[in-house]
Amino acid sequence: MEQKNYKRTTVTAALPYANGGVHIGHLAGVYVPADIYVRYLRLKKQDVKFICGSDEHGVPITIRAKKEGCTPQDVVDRYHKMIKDSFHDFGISFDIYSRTTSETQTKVASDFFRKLYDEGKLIEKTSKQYYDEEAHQFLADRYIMGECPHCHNLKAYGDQCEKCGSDLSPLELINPHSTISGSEPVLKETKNWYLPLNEYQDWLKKWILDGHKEWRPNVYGQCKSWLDMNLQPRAMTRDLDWGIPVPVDGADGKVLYVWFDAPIGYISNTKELMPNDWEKWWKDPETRLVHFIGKDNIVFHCIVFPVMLKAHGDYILPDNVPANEFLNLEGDKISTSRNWAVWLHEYLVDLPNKQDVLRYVLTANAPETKDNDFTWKDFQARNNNELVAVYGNFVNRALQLTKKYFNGIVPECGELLDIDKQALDEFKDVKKNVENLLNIFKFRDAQKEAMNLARIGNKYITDCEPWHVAKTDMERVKTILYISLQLVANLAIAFEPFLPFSSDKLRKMLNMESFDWNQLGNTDLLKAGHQLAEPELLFEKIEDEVIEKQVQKLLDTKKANEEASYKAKEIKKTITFDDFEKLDIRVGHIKNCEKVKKADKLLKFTIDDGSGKDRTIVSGIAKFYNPEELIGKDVCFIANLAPRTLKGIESQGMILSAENFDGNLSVTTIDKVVKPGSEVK
Ligand code: B3M
Ligand code: ZN
Repeated sequence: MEQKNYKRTTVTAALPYANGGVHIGHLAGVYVPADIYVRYLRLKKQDVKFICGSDEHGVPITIRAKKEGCTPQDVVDRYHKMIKDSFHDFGISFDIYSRTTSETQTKVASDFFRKLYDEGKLIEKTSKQYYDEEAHQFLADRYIMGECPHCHNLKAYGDQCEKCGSDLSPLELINPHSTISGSEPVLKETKNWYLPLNEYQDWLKKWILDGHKEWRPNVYGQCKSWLDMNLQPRAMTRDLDWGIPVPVDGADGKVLYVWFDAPIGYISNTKELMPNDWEKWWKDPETRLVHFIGKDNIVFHCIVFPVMLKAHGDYILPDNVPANEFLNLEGDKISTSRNWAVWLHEYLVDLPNKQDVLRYVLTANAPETKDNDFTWKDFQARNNNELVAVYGNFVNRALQLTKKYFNGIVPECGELLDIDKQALDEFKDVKKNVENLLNIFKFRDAQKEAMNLARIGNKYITDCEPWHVAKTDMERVKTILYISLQLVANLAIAFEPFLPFSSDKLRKMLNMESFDWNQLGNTDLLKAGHQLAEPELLFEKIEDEVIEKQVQKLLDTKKANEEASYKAKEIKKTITFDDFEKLDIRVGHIKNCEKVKKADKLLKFTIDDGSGKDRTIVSGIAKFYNPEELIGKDVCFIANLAPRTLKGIESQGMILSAENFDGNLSVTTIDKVVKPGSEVK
């Protein structure tokens, strides 16, 4: 497909909700690829703006505030700062990171709504919504709980049952109640304004299905399945007290729907960045608009927002929406509520100065075409075997040898041998190859391509063995190092969009002013006689204990979750007192305890049961106790259980133990001194 020549590119990254931190799933799906793309365009000296900010309205924020006993404003102030700082420290190079509670946003979003309203592009509809008569407010879906009509979970929400995963509407819930007051909500009529998506269905089909066949298959496919159904009008206002007030008479207590508000945040943040110049970034047909998002946001960016823009009439439409699939963590879905995530703000503290390692690993595993998995083992392996052993090693050898033999001055290049020409040849197309992949948003392959070049460089210097050649032929060493240094400089540029911290460090070591993507492929980037700076290690090995700490952190989370979600098993069928009396439970004193040979689960007990004769009991608790720990304890056992033979030993009864939710067993001991043989009742 022919690529139109644009004058400038507006790149947006999904606005994170300011009700929590940013985790590796967000980074891999949205912010790292967006940042790579923007850095690449900047290096090419293209006109680009990178726009983002916090999404600070919406129900999840009010819920968080209720939970924490503070105001929604407190919540967004806190998380906005945290998110903004962590993005900055991670090298995500936004031109602006603002917020949807800004004054500019209130004005831009209100004007946008007002224009659609005045031009009759919205429809007014009355519907019945649940209302809390005690709290005097309409209830957002998330504020209503009740029984799921499908799986009968009593704690289903008005929009979803988290137990069986069904999407619900509040009207489907059995016995609904308000989570604000606990009272039973009543249905009450309310008026809202809707965007008639149905009226744009044919236009959308043409625009996307015919006009954007180049979009990623996952994005195109999701749009197609939406457009194969009949689109319905969608409410753009909500009965809620947190958000931008609906700028229309008679709309008290109503705010703009958060998905109307948030994408306009892209526009208002651009305006905040360039108060006098913003319009061309959104209205000039020679501007290209690209949205980076996760797959759960596709419908809003490919259908709802474009319809808003089209209805408004002044705006350009997105040219591409490179949405990613999801990243899992150690085989499990990332979940904020279960704290199953690697949080950026924690990563930056736990692994200081390792931004590029995470960037590298997230791109290497980018969920571009399917869901993908992050594991700490893979993180360590990619760092140690790729960044350190290939790229870092090559750079280090080239720079150290230049320092050793030539005081860090780039030597003259002599006559080229075949091996030199071959290495230079492989770098000749680096620009084209990496560029072709970046242009179509294949970041993973693009980074792989750059890493392959580092492999070539590393192999070149290994094959040439300048440390041996130095003993006999210094002229030849000059050529080898001259070429190696050119390859290093090329790598520094090619990796800049992916590993900006390392490229910057390398740029300083190479004593280069700046990088220019258009120089890529040049094999005389560093002239003979150029003085290099002091070399340092580009990457460092990550030791096992660093990784083990992170894995342990996750295991702790898992354990805490299991504990929190544990519910006692259901009580068995009722029995009579007579049934109970059939059981003869006694106290026994453990005289001896030993392992049973060839049975790793079993322990053999010698019990004083008060009868004057020893009793033998075999019990399957060897995994949970060392035999010595149990000797001398008084425990409860069933004395009249029919004997059973285990591993050739007759077991006369059963020691009672309690089973914890995680399967751990604990024997039931007695907390006062009681004679062996005493009855337990
Ligand atoms: N805050 C949803 C999300 O984080 C939303 C994105 C808005 S982009 C305009 O999934
Ligand atoms: Zn359910």
